[in-house]
Amino acid sequence: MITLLSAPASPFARTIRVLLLETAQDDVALTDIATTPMATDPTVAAANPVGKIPALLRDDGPAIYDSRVIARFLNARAGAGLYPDARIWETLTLEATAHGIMEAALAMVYEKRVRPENKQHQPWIEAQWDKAARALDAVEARWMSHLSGPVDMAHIAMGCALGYLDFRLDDRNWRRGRDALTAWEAGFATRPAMRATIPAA
Ligand SMILES: N[C@@H](CCC(=O)N[C@@H](CS)C(=O)NCC(=O)O)C(=O)O
Repeated sequence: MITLLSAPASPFARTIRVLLLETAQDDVALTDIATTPMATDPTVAAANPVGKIPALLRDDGPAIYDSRVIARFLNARAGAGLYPDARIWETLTLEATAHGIMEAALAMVYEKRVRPENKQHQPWIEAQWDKAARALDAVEARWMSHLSGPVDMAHIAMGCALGYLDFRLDDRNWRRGRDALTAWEAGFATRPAMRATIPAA
């Protein structure tokens, strides 16, 4: 028995939910769980000492955590080829870029939602957006040929990162000035696995 600790709004958990659908691993159970840096869910903490989702609970071994490790595990389990040897460093680097966008976006969201209002620091929020914006510019400038190739884990991570920007930071208008990425996202978002996992509060 394998169970994924997940949440409908989490972009990191979404990468795993998309992977599960894309690779038809329908024997993995999903448990939705709410956790924040200031209110760590005990089940999450028991699975992952740093208290973050997603985490993967297994009957036959210790929990696996950090979405990129879970993705490698489930990819190997299914023999899915989402980390192709022929372009492994490109796939991993683009995947890391997508995760960087998600991390910066989540930091912005937490600053507004988790910290008391009088402790929020707008320049810090803007500095996080600068990270995401630079990463988006790099993808637009350098990574579109990879994204137009066969789907691998970097595609899934990038689709989830952009979906999270639409979900939580719509006002930043990430599409402005990034026509190629805009067009790619519009196509990728139509995949059944993406449609089935649109973030929800
Ligand atoms: N590097 C981690 C990041 C996971 C992460 O930040 N998840 C968020 C939800 S989207 C979380 O669990 N936050 C709770 C916390 O930071 O305490 C991964 O890829 O799994």
